[in-house]
Amino acid sequence: MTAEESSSSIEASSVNGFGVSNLPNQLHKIVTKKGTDFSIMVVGESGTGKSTFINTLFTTEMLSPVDDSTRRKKQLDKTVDINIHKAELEENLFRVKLNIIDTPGFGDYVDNNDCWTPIVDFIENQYEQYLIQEQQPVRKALLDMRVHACLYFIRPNGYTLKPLDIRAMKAIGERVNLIPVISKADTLSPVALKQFKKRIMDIIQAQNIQIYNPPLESEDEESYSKNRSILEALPFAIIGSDQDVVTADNRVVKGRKYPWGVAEVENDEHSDFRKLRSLLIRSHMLDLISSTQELHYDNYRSNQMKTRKFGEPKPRSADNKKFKDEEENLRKRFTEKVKLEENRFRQWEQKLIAERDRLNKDLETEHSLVKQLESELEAIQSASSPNSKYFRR
Ligand SMILES: Nc1nc2c(ncn2[C@@H]2O[C@H](COP(=O)(O)OP(=O)(O)O)[C@@H](O)[C@H]2O)c(=O)[nH]1
Ligand SMILES: [Mg+2]
Repeated sequence: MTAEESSSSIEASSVNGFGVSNLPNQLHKIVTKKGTDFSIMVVGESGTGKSTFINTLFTTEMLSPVDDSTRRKKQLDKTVDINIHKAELEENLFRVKLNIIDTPGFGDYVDNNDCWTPIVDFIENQYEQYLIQEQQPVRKALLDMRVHACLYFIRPNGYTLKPLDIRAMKAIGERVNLIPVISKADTLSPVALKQFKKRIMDIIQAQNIQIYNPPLESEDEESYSKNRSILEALPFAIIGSDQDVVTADNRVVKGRKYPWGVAEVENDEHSDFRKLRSLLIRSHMLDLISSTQELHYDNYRSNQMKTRKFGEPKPRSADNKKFKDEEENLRKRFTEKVKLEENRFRQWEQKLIAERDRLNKDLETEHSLVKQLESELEAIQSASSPNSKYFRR
């Protein structure tokens, strides 16, 4: 993995309330004492606006990146690998190390079967790394890159989910908190967007796709209704832009300017960006962390422990049935190819032999001709020689 990393920091005042006090006591202590890692992954076909979303997240009120120019330039490239962007959030004594993971050119190929495998592998590898560390007799601070939320970017075609989306979301949702996102909300009319959202939620239900379910319960009325509005906004329809534009009423905002007006990133009438950001880094960050630990990581660990003993390494992928089948197929294809080449070679060899025989025959004919000429020459020479009795004077 090539990790392209950038870091930035944030003033305590700009991130209000992670809701640390809502945590169960033990986790509360751990989190406040050591701070915590928090990783968000973005997945979706190329061109759906993942990189723009990351830029938007970093340039809206949340953070002011240190090395802005290089990071943005890099991000404009088509994603070809797994790139990690780092930032640090802080609230009083509570520190969050934020990792945002951009993913490979997903869905770019003619054959997109299993193109989510590298993503699923990445997610599982992070669980595996954590598991190995947990099993060490002496545990220092654990390195934790487990993915707490995976944002799946849906193309705003206004129609439906592609089979690729359904299969990828299924595979990802089984392993991690999956949050569906419709990108480029400004390209759909409000009515079309509403219908599109409903259709997507219907498909998610019908196909049994597991998505993150933000809990509603809360101590006060205000947070309850906030949580409710977040839940109802799913799948989040967002607008991404790190450009400042001026609205008709002269406000400078992050947004996209059109002849008919400005689509504002942080306007709840235009986009669910604020809701999504708030869910990720404020209201539900800790729920995402604890559900990752208690649901997804626990699932992974218990599944692994069914087939492995404590401390035993994960079986190599070559022992896996799917890989075995693939290997077998490859071997067959290789053997066929070799046979084909051997055949071609034999034919070519035969042709060469025939050609050699033909040339040899020609050579023989030439030889006998030369011999004949030589003997004729000899005869002529001996006839004309002064020693010849016919010419003796
Ligand atoms: N209209 C519109 N275009 C967007 C939005 N977000 C990104 N784009 C554009 O979509 C294109 C692809 O975006 P990019 O972030 O590179 O997509 P990625 O391949 O998923 O990383 C770029 O031209 C962006 O400017 C959005 O919210 N609305
Ligand atoms: Mg990109």
